[in-house]
Amino acid sequence: MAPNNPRYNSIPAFHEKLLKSKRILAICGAGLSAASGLPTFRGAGGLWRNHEATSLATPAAFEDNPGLVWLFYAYRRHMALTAQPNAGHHALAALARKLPGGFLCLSQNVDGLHPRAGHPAEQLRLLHGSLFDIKCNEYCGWIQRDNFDDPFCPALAAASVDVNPGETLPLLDPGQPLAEIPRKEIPKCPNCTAGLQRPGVVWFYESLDEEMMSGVDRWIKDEPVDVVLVIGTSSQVYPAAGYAEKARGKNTSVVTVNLEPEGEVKLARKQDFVFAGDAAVLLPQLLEPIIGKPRRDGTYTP
Ligand code: BV8
Repeated sequence: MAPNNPRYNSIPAFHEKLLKSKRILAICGAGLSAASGLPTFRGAGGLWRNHEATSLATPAAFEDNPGLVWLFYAYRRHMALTAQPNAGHHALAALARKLPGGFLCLSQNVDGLHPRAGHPAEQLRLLHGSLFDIKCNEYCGWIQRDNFDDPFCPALAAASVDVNPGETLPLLDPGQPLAEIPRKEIPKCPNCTAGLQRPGVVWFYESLDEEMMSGVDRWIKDEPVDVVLVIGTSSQVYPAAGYAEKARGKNTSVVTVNLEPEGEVKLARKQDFVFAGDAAVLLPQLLEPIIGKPRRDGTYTP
């Protein structure tokens, strides 16, 4: 079936739209950080020691075995700390600096790479929290921001081990039994002393930050959104997956940037675009008319 927009993957056509645009919204997923070496949730990255990553990302899993869940997050903290923001993160940060009142970036990623790329905090919404925030599991309200301790605590040292390329980290080998981590070896909440400290991420069946969500809704409703960039996400998890259509107005172009766009071409409306490829390669090209060319290290002049 011919796409509704015959120029749905034409970068010059997208640049025409971009240069007429005043308000841009981005919705990012794990695919944006793939070029930084971090696994996505689909495919191989979806399994951690034979556990579905999504099954470990629940309050029930933490209640049942906080040590195992902490090892999962400690491993992801270590991976994220050893990763670097890529040209895609830098391009989005540069767009934010160029469009102070006209660009808002919503991210499902908890890896901390947007802030490390210098993305202005006031134009970034980390919908699902951060691996580097720590909070109380009893919801007493205590939260510690930007904790980059690696390992987070002695009991989690196994997750902060680096192996030579080609070698498998014992922690990742489901054949290797895991030493049980007793609850008492997980730091307690310093505020209520009842709860355990847990990763500051939003788990499935937990609500996102109400104030943040109403702020995003206000930004979307304030004025028409000209372009919505949907970057490296399978758009399966709500409410994040609902924002693109929420922001769509009659002249809005929804622009998919994905290594393997599934069905987006068929679903694309006449003003939409679909670009298949690596976000870290495509974003600098797509945003060049506004942000210019990157420096050799992939960053942009502030
Ligand atoms: C909630 C933090 C109220 C933790 C995460 C409506 C309908 C159906 C279900 C629901 C609904 N509303 C709520 C639900 C339930 C649930 C949900 O959405 N379930 C889904 C699975 C159906 N939502 C919730 O629970 C939310 N809370 O609604 O609270 C409530 C309360 C009680 C009961 C009901 C409701 C909370 C959701 C947040 C969960 N936390 N992360 C952690 O990270 O461990 S979600 C986590 O998974 C990520 O943050 C992300 O959101 C998601 C993974 O998705 P993606 O990032 O898109 O990654 P994925 O691997 O799937 O895709 C990668 C894509 O990139 C692919 O398309 C691939 O082709 C592409 N790609 C790969 N490489 C590249 C690339 N693209 C470009 N370049 C490349 N190089």
